[in-house]
Amino acid sequence: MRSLRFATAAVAAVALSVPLVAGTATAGPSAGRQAAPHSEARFDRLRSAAPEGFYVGTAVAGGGHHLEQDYPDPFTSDKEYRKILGRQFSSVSPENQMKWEFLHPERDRYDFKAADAIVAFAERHGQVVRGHTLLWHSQNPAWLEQGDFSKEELRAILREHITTVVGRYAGRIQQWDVANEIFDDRGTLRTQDNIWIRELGPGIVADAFRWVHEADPKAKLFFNDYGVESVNAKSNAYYALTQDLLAQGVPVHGFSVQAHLSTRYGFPGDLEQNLRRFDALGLETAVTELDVRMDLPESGVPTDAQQKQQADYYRRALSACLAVEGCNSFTIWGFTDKYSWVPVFFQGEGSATVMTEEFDRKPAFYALRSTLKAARED
Ligand code: 9MR
Repeated sequence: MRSLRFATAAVAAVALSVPLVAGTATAGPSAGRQAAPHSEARFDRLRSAAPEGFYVGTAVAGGGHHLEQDYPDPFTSDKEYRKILGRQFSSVSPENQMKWEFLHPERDRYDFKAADAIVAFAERHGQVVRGHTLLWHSQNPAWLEQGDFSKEELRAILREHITTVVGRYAGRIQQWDVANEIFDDRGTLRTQDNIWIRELGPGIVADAFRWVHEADPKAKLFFNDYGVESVNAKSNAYYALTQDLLAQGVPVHGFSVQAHLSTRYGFPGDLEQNLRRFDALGLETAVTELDVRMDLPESGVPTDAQQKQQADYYRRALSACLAVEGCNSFTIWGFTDKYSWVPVFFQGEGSATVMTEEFDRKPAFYALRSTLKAARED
């Protein structure tokens, strides 16, 4: 499969190499020579280094913790940020802009401005979009969490939200995180903090998938969670649930691991094995929110050894996904430390992304790029 994708992409690469050489005729050591199809210029970008059909994504910074920082909205205001976003990635995930509190601030009012702008940006840049998220215990508006609704009303509210939001972007979203973080770390359904499951029972999860599928039959519908990189109680719970839902004919298409990793802990070495068992059920798999945080030294600047370890985690997460046939979407949770959620949520930790606050590339960036290239040439 991947080699077939490569064949198509290689043709594009050769075609591109001619104008690249012409433009720099006297500039470099290769002046006057035909550039190799895999020249640095062509493969400078993560998205171009990737095998054909393999999407490299990032979260699009905005909303959530950004609202409390002393900078304007990153996506709409930071030109350098937007340039890199458009050039490097072939997939984007709104970090907060498609969550309930953002899209549906009042019961009878939706606000699509930010989400629309991201989808339009993606289309202009030939990017796909991962929609995030529809059924979650967090970042719900107060009117919903504190409202005094009957079961019938709540069910109607969820259905209407799904039909409205998914319907609006139908045909323009590649993958939806339909249900996010519905199990706790012991693999127990969140029957208390998830309003939908608490009030309407576990069956609401299947209904949500059905409603999303009705509203956008082309989108691939995912379960998404953190702490499910390994084979463990939580991922086992998803494994059992997805088997059950598939047997009932519920339109579940994918299982994704967020992969918020930390160098405090070892790399989840069974990630590939875990993805493979979901793949064997006929599901797509994806890595959706990768970052690798670390304890910062007093200087605030990671040591070479820390950078190397981080690069290794990024590389291994990508390699695990690349090794699994149905894992074709690999997303990092932001690409620059300038906007990372990590220092805001974990005191003393940071440097979790692949670029510094000044957009300088770290070893982790190069690790991703060379791993993509190698897979493409495989
Ligand atoms: O990155 C998001 C941050 O801006 C928000 O403040 C935070 C609030 O919960 O959510 C962050 O994104 C989360 C994602 O939606 C789901 N998986 C965990 C992510 C990191 O907390």
